[in-house]
Amino acid sequence: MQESRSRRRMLAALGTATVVGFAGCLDAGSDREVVGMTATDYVPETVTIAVGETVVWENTSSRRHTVTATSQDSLPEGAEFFASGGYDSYEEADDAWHDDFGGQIDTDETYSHTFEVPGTYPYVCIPHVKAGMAGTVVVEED
Ligand SMILES: [Cu+2]
Repeated sequence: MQESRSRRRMLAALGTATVVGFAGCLDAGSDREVVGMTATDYVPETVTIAVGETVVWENTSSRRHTVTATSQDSLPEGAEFFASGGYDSYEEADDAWHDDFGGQIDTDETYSHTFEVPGTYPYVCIPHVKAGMAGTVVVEED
């Protein structure tokens, strides 16, 4: 993870210094990390970002998924709960999924969240939690 982060930093530096005209095309210099999805996995399972950066989850599979923080208690103190569909708790997100697929991220759709508090953020996919579909965002102090 460290390696990809330094590479991204290097690209970011290049983006602002010399190839600013291409920044929009290359997505270099943006403070984003993209996580893809297979049938029952997030790819990569763990991403490491700096405070204030955004993770974009993109459903690169043909199945419907969610991105749902496992519980408020599992998040760093003072961190905002996050869930596709905008729910305020795991229970609310779980109910919404079982009611009417609330919070679903369909094929090619994305969900993003910006992380403002350092720490470790575990999350799962509600329909595939039993299949072990889980991931972690690590947010480092800048
Ligand atoms: Cu899933």
